[in-house]
Amino acid sequence: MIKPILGYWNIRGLAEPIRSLLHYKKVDFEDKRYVSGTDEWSNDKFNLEFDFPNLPYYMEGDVKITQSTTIIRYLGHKHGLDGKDDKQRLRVSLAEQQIVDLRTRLVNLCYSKNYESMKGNFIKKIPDQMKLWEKFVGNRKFLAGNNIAYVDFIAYETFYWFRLFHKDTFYGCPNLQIYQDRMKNLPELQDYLNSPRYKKWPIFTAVAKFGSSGESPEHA
Ligand SMILES: N[C@@H](CCC(=O)N[C@@H](CS)C(=O)NCC(=O)O)C(=O)O
Repeated sequence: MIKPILGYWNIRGLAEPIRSLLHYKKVDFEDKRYVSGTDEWSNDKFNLEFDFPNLPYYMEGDVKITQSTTIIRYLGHKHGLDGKDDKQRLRVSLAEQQIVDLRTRLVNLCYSKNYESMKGNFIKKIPDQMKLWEKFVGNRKFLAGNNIAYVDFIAYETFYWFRLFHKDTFYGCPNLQIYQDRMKNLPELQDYLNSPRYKKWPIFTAVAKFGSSGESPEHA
């Protein structure tokens, strides 16, 4: 059995949902973390036989893939975490696209040179976004229904970032709070969350205006 390798920068970023899913499924994998500011990644980038070299990447024997959503979809399918029936699969697919959009908006803000001037307006729009998720989750245990799916790991991480960025993100959203707590307290994740391999921070690379330097805000 070949040990899979997940390659990424030494940040949470786009890889953390994949790391969490792998730990949740107790997969023995190498969590390869490239150090930015060194040649480590540029030396590897075009020598690992990816169709589209990028970070994160995932290698498992002949399977060599990039694109974080492709990786987590692949693992979701492989480990039976992609919805139990057509109805659940539709919710997984919808939630995946929607949460990636939401995450991308926060990433774009945090990497923008206009971060300070755009931040206030961005925060004003958070409640409208969260109300939609509050209703979508409802009283379900997970986004698709009663079964956890790969999209839950992306959603957990995205909400985690939002709450670091803006502590009142879940204001008026009790279902989301319950959902987030359920994810955080998954018994299968506790070994990872309490191990030195788990990093609370940083969430983004050094050039980001938020999420990269200093100490992690404590309110997530
Ligand atoms: N859409 C891609 C985005 C990948 C991406 O932008 N990767 C950034 C870090 S988040 C990177 O530094 N890639 C390495 C490179 O471009 O060489 C994904 O979801 O994986």
